[in-house]
Amino acid sequence: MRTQVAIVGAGPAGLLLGQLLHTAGIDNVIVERQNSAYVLGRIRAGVLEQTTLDLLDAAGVGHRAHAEGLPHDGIELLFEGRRHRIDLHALSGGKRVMVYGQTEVTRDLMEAREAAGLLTLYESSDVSLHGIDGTRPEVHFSRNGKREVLQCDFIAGCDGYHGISRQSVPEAALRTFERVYPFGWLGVLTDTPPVCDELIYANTPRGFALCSMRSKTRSRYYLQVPSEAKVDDWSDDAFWSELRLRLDPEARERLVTGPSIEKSIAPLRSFVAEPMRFGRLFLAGDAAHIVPPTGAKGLNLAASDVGFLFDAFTDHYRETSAAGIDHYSQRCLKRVWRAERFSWWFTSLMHRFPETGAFGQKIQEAELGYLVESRAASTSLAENYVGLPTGGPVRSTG
Ligand code: FAS
Ligand code: PHB
Repeated sequence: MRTQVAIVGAGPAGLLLGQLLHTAGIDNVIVERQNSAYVLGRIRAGVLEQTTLDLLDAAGVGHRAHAEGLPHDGIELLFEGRRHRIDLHALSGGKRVMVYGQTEVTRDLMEAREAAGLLTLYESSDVSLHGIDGTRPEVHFSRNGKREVLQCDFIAGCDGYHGISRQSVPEAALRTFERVYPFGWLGVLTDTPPVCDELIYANTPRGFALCSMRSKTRSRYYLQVPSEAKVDDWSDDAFWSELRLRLDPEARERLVTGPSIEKSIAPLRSFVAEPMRFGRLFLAGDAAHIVPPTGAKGLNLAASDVGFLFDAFTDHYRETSAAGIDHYSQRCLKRVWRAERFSWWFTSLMHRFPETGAFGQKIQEAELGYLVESRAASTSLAENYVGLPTGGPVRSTG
C-alpha cells in the first residue's frame, strides 16, 4: 500500500489534516487504533478559536459549526462570590470564540472524509514507524489479523499524548518539558439548559468550577478534584451538590440539574516535546504538546499545528520548496509556548493550590481584582483567550 502522506491517528488533528490535504490533491491515508464510534464517544473540548473555524472552512467542513455553533463575545469570572464579565469582543478588537463541541468537529470531519472516499484504516493495532530518518518512511500495522505496510513520503504523527509517534523519535533527539498539576477536572455532560448564556470560570475556596455548554439544551460542567479522585466516587447528586457550593446565588438559582450522559475525570498537565519534526515524521496536536484545559487551547493548538503542516506539505508538493517543512517545528512551537504560558497562567489563577497556603490565596484574589479593574490586564486575557495570531494565513486551497 502506498500514499503521499501517512497520518497516524483519526482525532481532530489527523482528520483535519487529511481533509486539507485532500482539498490540495495530496493523497493521504489515516491509520487509527480505535473504531470510529470510540473516537466519537470521547467528550473533550468545547471552544473554537476563529483560526480553527477558518481551517474548518478551508477544509470545506465549517458549515455546521457556523449554523449550529454558539458565537460567544465574553466570559464571566466568578470570585469572592461575585461575577465579572470579560468583554472578549470589545477588548480583542472584534474577535469572538465559537462554542461547538469537539465531538461535532470530529463528526463533521469523519463524514466529509467518508463522502470523499478517503481511506481511514480503523482498528489498526501494533502500529510502528520505520525509516523516518530516511527518504522512504513506512507505517507498519496489524489489521484483520494481517500485518500491513503503508509506504509514504511523509508521516504525520497525530496520535495524541499516548500515541506511538513521539515515542518513535530517538530519545536523544527530543527534549520534553512537563508540569503535572495536583488536581484533575471532573466533567459532566447533561441535557439541561446552561446556567448562563456565557461560560463561567469560578475560583472558590472549595476549588475551581467551570460552567460551559454544547447548545442551548446541553450543558458541560467541570469541578476541580484531587488527582487521586475516582469518577465512581462521584454520584450525579454529589456532583450537583458540590457545583452548587461553588456557584454565586444567581447561578445557583438558575441551575437545572439532570442525569449525566457522560462523566469523566481528566488529569491536568502542561507538556511540550521539541522539536516537532524528526526527518520525515511530523508531530501535530496532543502528540507534541498538552495544555491544562482552562484556557480552551488544546484542540485549537492541534488545529494550528495542522494548518502549518498543511502549508509545509503544500510547499513541498506544489512548489518543490522545503521552506514550510524546514520551518514547521519553529512556527508551531512559537504559538505552542504562548498557549502553554496562557493556559498555565489561567490555571494557576483559577485553581486552589493547598501547598501555596493563605499567601497564595491572597495573591490570587489580588490578581483577580486587578484583572477585572484593569483594561490592560483584561485585554491581555481577552487576546489570549480568543487566540493569538498564527503569523500567517493557511495557504489558500485555490
Ligand atoms: P487526540 O488524542 O484527540 O487523537 C489522537 C488519535 O490517535 C485518537 O483517535 C487515538 O485513538 C489515536 N491513536 C493513539 N495511539 C495510536 C496508535 N498507536 N496508532 C494509531 N492511532 C492511535 N481541550 C480543550 O480545548 N478543552 C477541553 O475541555 C479538553 N478536555 C480534554 C479532556 C481529555 C480527557 C483529554 C485527553 C483532552 C482534552 N482536551 C481538551 C484536549 C483535546 O481536546 C485535545 O487537544 C485534542 O483531542 C487534540 O486532538 P489530537 O491531537 O487529534 O489528539
Ligand atoms: C468545554 O466546554 O468543554 C470547555 C470550555 C472551556 C474550557 C474548557 C472546556 O476552558
